[in-house]
Amino acid sequence: MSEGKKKVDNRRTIDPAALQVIDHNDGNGQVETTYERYVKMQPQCNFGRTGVCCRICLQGPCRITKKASKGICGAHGYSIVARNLIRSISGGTGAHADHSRHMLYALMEVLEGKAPDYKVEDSAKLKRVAERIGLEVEGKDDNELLEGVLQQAMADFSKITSETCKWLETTVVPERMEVFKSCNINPRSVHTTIAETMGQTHMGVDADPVNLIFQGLKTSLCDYICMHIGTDLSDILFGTPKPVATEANFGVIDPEMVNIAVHGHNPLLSEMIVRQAREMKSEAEAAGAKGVKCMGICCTGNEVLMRQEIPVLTNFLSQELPIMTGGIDAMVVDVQCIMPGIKAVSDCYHTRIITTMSHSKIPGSYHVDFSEEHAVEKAREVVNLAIEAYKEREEKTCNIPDIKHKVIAGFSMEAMEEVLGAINPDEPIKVVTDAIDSGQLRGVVLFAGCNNLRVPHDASHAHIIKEMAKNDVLIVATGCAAGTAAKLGLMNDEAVEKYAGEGLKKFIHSLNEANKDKLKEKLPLVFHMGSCVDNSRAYDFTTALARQWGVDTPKVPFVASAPEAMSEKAVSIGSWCVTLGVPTHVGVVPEVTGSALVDGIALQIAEDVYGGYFIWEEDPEKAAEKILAALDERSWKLKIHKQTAEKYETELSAGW
Ligand code: BF8
Ligand code: SF4
Repeated sequence: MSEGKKKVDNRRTIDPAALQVIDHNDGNGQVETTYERYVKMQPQCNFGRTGVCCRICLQGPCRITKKASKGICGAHGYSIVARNLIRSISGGTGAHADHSRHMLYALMEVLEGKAPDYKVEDSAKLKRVAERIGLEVEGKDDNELLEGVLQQAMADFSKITSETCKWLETTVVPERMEVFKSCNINPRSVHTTIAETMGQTHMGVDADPVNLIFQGLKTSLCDYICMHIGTDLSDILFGTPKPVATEANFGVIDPEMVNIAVHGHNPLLSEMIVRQAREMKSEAEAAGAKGVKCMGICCTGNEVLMRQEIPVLTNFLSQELPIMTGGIDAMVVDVQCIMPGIKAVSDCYHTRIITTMSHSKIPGSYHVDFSEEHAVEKAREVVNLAIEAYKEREEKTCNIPDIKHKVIAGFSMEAMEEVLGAINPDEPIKVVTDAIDSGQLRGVVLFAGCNNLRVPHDASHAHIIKEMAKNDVLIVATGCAAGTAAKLGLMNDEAVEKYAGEGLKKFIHSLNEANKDKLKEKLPLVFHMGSCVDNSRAYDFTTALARQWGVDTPKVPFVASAPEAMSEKAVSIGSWCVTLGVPTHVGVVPEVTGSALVDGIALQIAEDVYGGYFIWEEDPEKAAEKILAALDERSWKLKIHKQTAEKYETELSAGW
């Protein structure tokens, strides 16, 4: 049976809280959500699905078939697939650049005294970043350091000269830079490269699939650069995350509180809303509530979870459902991954959808025009709108699933080093490399990425996470993958006892023992490293492991997995993971299978050149096997290379 003919139903989730809301809606009302729209959308077009539909010029769409093996201009399927793919990488990079640039603007305003409600919260991080990018730090105050850091960040964003971007050069091992230079994919800057890619993929420019893909990889390195800038600047402005304890899933909605869901990606406003919500208790009490409670969706949620201990409400796919509990008074959105569908759902309830960014609006919603200059005032305006909505809430419509789980989060790289440092203060990362060398751990896996209705919601994440835990893999997570772990009770100490294999259990127990006077809570099964932008933290972990072993990253038993990838950002992140030497599992096959050549580059040629490669695997059981095999292959090779180097008293082999 072809993919388009498969039977689909609207219970495509394993989240019990989401299922309760869907079932209640089926019995009760007619609110349409993404789960129903997916059903209506079937069958989906296979030309688009496999990447062989070109709409780049106005003669299109050109679709590659047996009868028409080339586009009207003569473009082969491989050129069309490669162009579409790298435009997608460019879209993801553009979105991350948008986010990070906003952080940059905000800090520039802080420097100029135009954003009085913000200040540098983490001088130590500012100093560390300044030192890392090669600035002189001795005798300089925060403002001088900040100015230097921002100037360099601006250069990485937009310079047109050819010197290496600082956020790339200083965060990867030197061997990586050599590979980028030799393959001619060392980018000039983020904006320049996005523009190059759009130009190179215009009608009648580049038709060479390898050349196109390499440009795509160069673009993905820019995605990495601006994500790393975004993480660093957010830490400088709001503080570097430390371990926090809270809860996740719909049970965090408190019917006696004014409930505000913050949703999107950018922490600039959500941080302020969280702070103001705490201060506006009396206003909420005057309206008859006990106070104001904030909770997070998607990556804005991850940002305020990591730094402000704000509960997780849900992840991408189930974003419409909390409104249908009747308990959400306002859903405040900034940018990215916000379904326009939330507006129509909110029309059936008292919930106010509040957009906040001038370039991200939804018709018919409330709009609070956010500015750094008036951040507190704007945040108060948002909270007031929520309090007004609370007054209109009809208690009888509240139907909140009583499902929530304990969550331990807040594991920035600095926090990881602190935890590991309790065992080995001089070489914290050696605690992990020793555990891998001795076979106690099989490696490290990063779970990242979204949800996607092509596969049942949360199911692949949960299955593969449990398999990795059982097989003694140290697990870190970001984005909506972390959301799954939090919602389903995989991000706490109970999950360690329940799911970890003996080696992983021992490893985490020894960290708990060493940290017993430092940490309030025991360590979780899945270490939450932050939002999607914070995949930069996860890559810092890979780099740290590589440096500890003295090898290039393709030798490190570290695999990334995006079992439910959805967005263009996920495409760009996956691409830089591969370029930076990481085997990368994707559980939803991207739109490349229409060209065996492009598919082959992703699966095979990438490894020869960069050491990283893609693994497409939709079946979670098979995916777990393939991820473990990728880890084992690397551990085995590393061991052999080390033994050989010792035996012949030579350097460790540089190859992979
Ligand atoms: O940046 S994981 S659905 S929310 S894109 Fe979006 Fe995907 Fe979620 Fe965060 Ni990332
Ligand atoms: Fe068709 Fe070529 Fe135009 Fe693409 S660029 S739409 S393949 S004519």
